[in-house]
Amino acid sequence: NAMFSWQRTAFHFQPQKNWMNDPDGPLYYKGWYHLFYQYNPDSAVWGNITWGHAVSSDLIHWLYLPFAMVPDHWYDINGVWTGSATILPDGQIVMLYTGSTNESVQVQNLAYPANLSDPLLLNWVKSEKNPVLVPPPGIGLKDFRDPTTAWIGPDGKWRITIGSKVNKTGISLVYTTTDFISYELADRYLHAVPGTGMWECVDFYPVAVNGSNGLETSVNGPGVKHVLKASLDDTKVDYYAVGTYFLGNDTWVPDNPTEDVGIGSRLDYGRYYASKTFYDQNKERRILWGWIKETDTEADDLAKGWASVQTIPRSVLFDAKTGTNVLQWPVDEIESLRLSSSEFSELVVEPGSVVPLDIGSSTQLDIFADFELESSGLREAVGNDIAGCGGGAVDRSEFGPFGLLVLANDALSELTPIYFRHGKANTYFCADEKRSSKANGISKQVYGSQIPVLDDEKFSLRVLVDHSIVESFGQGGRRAITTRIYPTEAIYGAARLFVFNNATGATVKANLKIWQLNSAFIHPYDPLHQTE
Ligand code: DQQ
Repeated sequence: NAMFSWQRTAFHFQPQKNWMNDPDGPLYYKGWYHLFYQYNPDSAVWGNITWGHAVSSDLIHWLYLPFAMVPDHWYDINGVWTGSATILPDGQIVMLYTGSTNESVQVQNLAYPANLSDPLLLNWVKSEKNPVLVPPPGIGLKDFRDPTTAWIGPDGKWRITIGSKVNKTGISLVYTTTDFISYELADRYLHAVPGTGMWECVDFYPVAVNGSNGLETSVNGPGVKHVLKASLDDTKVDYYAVGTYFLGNDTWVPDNPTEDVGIGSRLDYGRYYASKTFYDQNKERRILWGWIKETDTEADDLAKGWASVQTIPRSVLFDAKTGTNVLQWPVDEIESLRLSSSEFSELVVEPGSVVPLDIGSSTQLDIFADFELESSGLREAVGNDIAGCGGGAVDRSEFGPFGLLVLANDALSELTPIYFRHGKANTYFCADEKRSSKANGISKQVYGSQIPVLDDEKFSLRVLVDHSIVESFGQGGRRAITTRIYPTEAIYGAARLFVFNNATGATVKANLKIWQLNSAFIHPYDPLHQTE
């Protein structure tokens, strides 16, 4: 549908048509990164959930492959739902996924590649032993889904964890297994948080306290912390916390109980859900995928014939400087898309002003910017404190907001501010969708959160702009905000980029480096003549 063609992204992963949701079973195998995803082959709304499949050699340029798994057995006939891959030490690949049965009961199933010598892993076999797990006593038949990647303990047993709830308490069940066919339920939950409701798409992985590499999922010991992430079904938000995993009883304890899973930090403060990591043994890093859902109407999605996008894969590390959060950063391979660049140094932006950046086309960008307030003394704000992101970028205070206007038209009547607000006690990192589109029926929000800005640091951000998706990273990735927007005028050659300073009491000095990004030209893997 040409009417909506500018909303297609150029370098984010999205299927050629129809509906997509959660990323599934990501892994690296024999030179290829594999992404599976929840997919409806028949329509641009959720249903008939099948595993779509794509491969890439660099996490950026993807090739569509035939479906990996379709709903074709009683134990998954209502949907081949979300799951995770485990690569065993002998090279076997185990895929565990949730099936919605003929009676809509949630069970866990096992699948494996038909041919391990095929780097594309085209064909998948579902185990004759399926389902390998059914909801245990006390767990709702529809509250048992999304098994994690397995990790192995010193006792030689594999563990997985599966999200659920008991009343309004979100929980994560632990199972041990040696063969991935028979399982034993652990006595204790990995973790539970009252009031958080159903936990979907639990993710659980180690991070190094110091160091720049990701860790394989089974790594534990001194210098290792564990991240627990849950996708909260009630609010559709991905929350995580950093803590300690106790191998002795398979429990996890957050470093800071007041910042527990579901009540503390979000992985992304924007439009983002059902994320999943995997360990990339090729480059010794942990990579995070997340699903960006539409914020237009279902009718619009049906009219345009597709729905949803995946984020650019992000590497995840523990932030040793703050000790409280992870750092998310677009994978380095995104740099392969870079074309020409522009630089602006010590740009002075007076209070209440907007400065255009003459960079030509502004729909596909990789932007690095840092900002300083007029005098360092102003870092200790003296005025009234600010309340979060306020009502958006129009909401002025003494030391903010200041930042970028992306996907803006010349008239500044359509634009998306990505900005900081600095106050007495805190700095906030925000994105404001309120003026992002003149189209009707779109949900537009002001997103953001408090962000740690250390004494020796400038305010810094990185923004990836891709037509209708803006992924923003504050302070080296301490906070991430993804916006899903639908510009109607700030499209193609009419899209512009500006720096703005809406503070009442401070001049801002900005440094920027901006790259134009090429398209990733995602297409079917040709030798297959895939007709999908
Ligand atoms: N999506 C899947 C479920 C999961 C949910 C179904 C999260 O397995 O809980 O499409 O978005």
